[in-house]
Amino acid sequence: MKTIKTQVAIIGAGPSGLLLGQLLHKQGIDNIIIERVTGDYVLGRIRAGILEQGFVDLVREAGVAERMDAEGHVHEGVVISVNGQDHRINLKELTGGDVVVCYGQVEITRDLMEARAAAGLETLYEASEVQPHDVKSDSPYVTFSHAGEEFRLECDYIAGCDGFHGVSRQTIPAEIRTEHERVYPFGWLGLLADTPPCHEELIYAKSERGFALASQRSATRSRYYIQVPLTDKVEDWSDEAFWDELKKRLPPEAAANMVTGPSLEKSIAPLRSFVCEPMQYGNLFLVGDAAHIVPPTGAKGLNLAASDVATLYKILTRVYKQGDKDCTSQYSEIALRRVWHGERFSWWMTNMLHNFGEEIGGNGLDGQTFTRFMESELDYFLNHENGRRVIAEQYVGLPYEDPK
Ligand code: RFL
Ligand code: PHB
Repeated sequence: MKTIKTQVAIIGAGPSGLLLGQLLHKQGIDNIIIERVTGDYVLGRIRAGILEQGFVDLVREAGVAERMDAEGHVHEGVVISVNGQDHRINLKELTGGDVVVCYGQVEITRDLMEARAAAGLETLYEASEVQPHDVKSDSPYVTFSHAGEEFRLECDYIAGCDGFHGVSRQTIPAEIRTEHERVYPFGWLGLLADTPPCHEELIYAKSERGFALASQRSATRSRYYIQVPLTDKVEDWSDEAFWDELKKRLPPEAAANMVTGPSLEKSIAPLRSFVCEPMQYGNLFLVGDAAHIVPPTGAKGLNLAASDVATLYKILTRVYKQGDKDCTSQYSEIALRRVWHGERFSWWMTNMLHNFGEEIGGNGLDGQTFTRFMESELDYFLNHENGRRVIAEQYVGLPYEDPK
């Protein structure tokens, strides 16, 4: 067994792990990342597209914003369409200046990977049997196999940035963990194509046929989603069938503007709300999807990962710069406060915009009554300025909280 040492061991080289690693490095804090798959595999995951201001600021603080600032598109508004009728939420006006930036998760991940490589920081890709140990002690370590060799990575702290299926969360004993979960009775079928977007801003569309989202990656690349039953398989959907269904769900003008083309990627994502409490155990901290999942309707997943990173990075900076070890105890409480706001918003948007049929998830209502409540909720929030402001403030992202 080969023993190596660092200050912070990071498990997972997704956006959470890479951003945390970069920010810690900027503060002179050593870190090593251990990743299960290859870098190319990580870059093959087509996911988020919308970044909150807080995320953008954090990427700038990490010194990796050059391409995002040049190529990302600022969106000052977003459209919510209900049965073909458009309601524009003017984010900038309603929030007093805040906007979101449209820049893909793949791009931000690539920028972070390149910056890490350029700084000569260590990332061990294709590691297997990754396992944290002694996380309650002052000398935790992680064991794993890499390139045919067994490793023991000794460290002060472990950041579990290993996504929903990672090992970090399972390291917290079951009797200490509380897991909250809602699995929705449908998924999103997504399609990526090299065609110009059908509208300059995102359109979240509720229709009798189900939800649809018109998103984008650039002036020449579109990303679209439609709600599908969980029983559907990607193979059931030809590109042509996807485009036909999408046009029926989007507002008529957007459908008329739609340029179709062959899919570059097509996949189905199930929708889930999930929170693990607490988000820390001894010297192990859970970050991002390792601790929480949201349905993509609010565009919050990656953004919540970023606020966890911001909190942990500030806490660890204080530990190493000021010797204030006690401040680590604040992590879970600060992170969870913001996580629950994002969870609530994503759950609410999902409830209002999807077609639930008869399945409403056990809050004691029949399907039709639930549908009526949600229609009325949308009607109220979209047709009153205060209602639109409530949506706008959460869509651009609530403020980050600093440790005390
Ligand atoms: P990731 O991206 O899952 O990365 C975790 C990494 O850990 C590795 N790993 C391990 N490494 C070592 N040992 C192990 N035992 C390991 N087990 C796993 C994995 O290989 C992986 O590389 O989690 P992270 O970094 O926390 O990032 C979270 C985001 O990826 C996620 O929240 C977003 O993609 C969610 N999301 C969206 N978020 C937004 O903020 N805005 C959006 O518009 C948005 N749209 C989306 C989304 C997610 C989607 N899907 C497919 C779930 C749209 C979709 C369709
Ligand atoms: C995306 O572009 O992939 C995207 C945008 C907004 C969402 C979800 C996904 O709410």
